[in-house]
Amino acid sequence: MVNFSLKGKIALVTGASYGIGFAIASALAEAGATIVFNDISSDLVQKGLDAYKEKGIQAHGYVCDVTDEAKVNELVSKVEEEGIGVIDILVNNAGIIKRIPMHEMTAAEFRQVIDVDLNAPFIVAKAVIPGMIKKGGGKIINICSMMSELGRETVSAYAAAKGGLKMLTRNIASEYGSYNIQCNGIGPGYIATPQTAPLRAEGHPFHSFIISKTPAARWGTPDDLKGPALFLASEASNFVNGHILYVDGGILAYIGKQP
Ligand code: NAP
Ligand code: GCO
Repeated sequence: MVNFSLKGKIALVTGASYGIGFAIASALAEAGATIVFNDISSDLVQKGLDAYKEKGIQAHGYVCDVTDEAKVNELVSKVEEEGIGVIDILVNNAGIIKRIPMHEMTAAEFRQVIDVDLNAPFIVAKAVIPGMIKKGGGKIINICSMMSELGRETVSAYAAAKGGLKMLTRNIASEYGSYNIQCNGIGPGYIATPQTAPLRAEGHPFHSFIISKTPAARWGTPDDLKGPALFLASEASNFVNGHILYVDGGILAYIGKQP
């Protein structure tokens, strides 16, 4: 039987107090993993701990800005020193977006998006890989995007970061596959979370646009990502490496509904 169990595994999911990260962490916990998560503020971490507890999940939460390499290294060491163990599964989920026309975006704003969405996945992966090598293997899942493949107005920094994250995923797969580390990406389509709330506001034209571009004719939900994440976090995907699994209701396959 294919093994989807994560019993005995330790999973770090970044930025997982709510949204996609919370859904993915919940799925990994339901399969038996011990969940470690971080967020940028103690309020958010507490909010996440309470939400996990409500689902019967005893998660471990830490305040940590994923762009801060020293803090990330401290987090990874703390998880081991506190007896939780060495991280087996990393989900690089934390991310931001700034929707600004490129000619109006400052270099600082561009850099901030690159820092969180591309530099930070490098920093966190670099922090956990040595432990994975010692343990004889591991799983890294980078949360990419439709914008790893497509562009659109106002998301230049985000698309550049997520395109880079696709290639970082492939490079980690290439460089560490021989250590039994599989690194893959998940490319969510348009998912109903706080990040896309502005696009789903009453009367916003983007809502009907996305429905017309999605064969499934609906926005995705964080729960749609649970199964794909469990697959990539489990032994079921031990020969899948460097793959970006798009969970988009068919957007990338579809020219769009005739108006
Ligand atoms: P979200 O609702 O904005 O949640 C993102 C989480 O990351 C929040 O908890 C956020 O904390 C945290 N975070 C942001 N910057 C951080 C930092 N520097 N250090 C630590 N945590 C940080 O986003 P989401 O919709 O769940 O998306 C999660 C991931 O999926 C992101 O990488 C996003 O790019 C990607 N994605 C989303 C969609 C979609 O349609 N929603 C589609 C494709 C890909 P704060 O609350 O403090 O910001
Ligand atoms: C946007 C959206 C998208 C989604 C997602 C799509 O403004 O176009 O926020 O970028 O977040 O990345 O896969």
